[in-house]
Parts: sequence; C-alpha cells; structure tokens
Amino acid sequence: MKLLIAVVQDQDSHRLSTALIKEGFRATKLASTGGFLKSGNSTFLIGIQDEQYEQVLQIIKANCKSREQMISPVSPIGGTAESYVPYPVEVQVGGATVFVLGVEDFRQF
Ligand code: 2BA
Repeated sequence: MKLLIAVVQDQDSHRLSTALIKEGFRATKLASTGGFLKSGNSTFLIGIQDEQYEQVLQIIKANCKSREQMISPVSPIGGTAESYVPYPVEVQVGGATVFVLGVEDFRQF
C-alpha cells in the first residue's frame, strides 16, 4: 500500500477530488498554505494499493494545471533588506507536487 501526499493549487482541488471519487478512490483534502507564496493550496492524502499507483498519478496529472503566478514585493520593514526584490516576480507554480510513501500498516476501526 502507498500513501500519496499531493499539494495542488486551490483552483484544481474541486476537480481533482471529483475525479478521484468518480474513479473509486478515497482521499482526504487538507487546507494548506505554500511556504513560498504564502497563499492557500490544497493537500490531498490518498491511500492506494500499489497497483493503483499509475492510475492515480494519471488522474492527478489530468486534473492539475501548472500556472504562472506573480509575487508582489513586500516592503522589508523589520526584515532583511538583502532579500528585498523591489519589482513583481513571476513564478511557475506546478500542477501538483506529489510525495509517495510506503504504508507499513493500515487499519480502520
Ligand atoms: P509555495 O511554497 O507557495 O511555492 C510556490 C511556487 O513558488 C513553487 O511552485 C515554485 O515555483 C516557487 N518557489 C517555491 N520556493 C521557492 C524558492 N525558495 N525560490 C524560488 N522559487 C520558489 P511548486 O514548486 O510547483 O510548488 C507548489 C507548492 O507545492 C508549494 O507552494 C508548496 O506548498 C508545495 N511544495 C513544493 N515543493 C515542496 C517540498 N519540497 N516540500 C513541501 N511542499 C512543497
């Protein structure tokens, strides 16, 4: 068994959870915040059998899009002036960041 931890953009989270349910997968969606952009994203915990791995990856890939996002500069008052960037910077936010963990045991009571 595996546990997939998938960080996806909020714009894709409803579509992804609908697609997972439709294909018979169970998932838990957590509200999360990206450490860099400090904006909301969604983290899915998806418990699957090993042989379902490729199918779930395909579902995530098909439902999560990569997007460009602008970061506005924040005045460094009280912060470090060296890291201050005085103009907006564009970053590419991935469709999904997926961590794959082996599950030692799984119980439901
Ligand atoms: P954020 O941390 O808000 O990062 C959003 C996007 O900003 C990243 O997209 C990346 O393009 C850029 N970025 C992040 N840290 C950066 C840095 N130190 N310097 C320059 N650019 C930086 P993604 O890489 O697609 O990540 C999307 C979200 O996935 C992240 O949101 C974070 O919530 C999660 N994530 C990505 N890598 C992770 C990791 N290694 N561990 C835990 N969460 C991760």
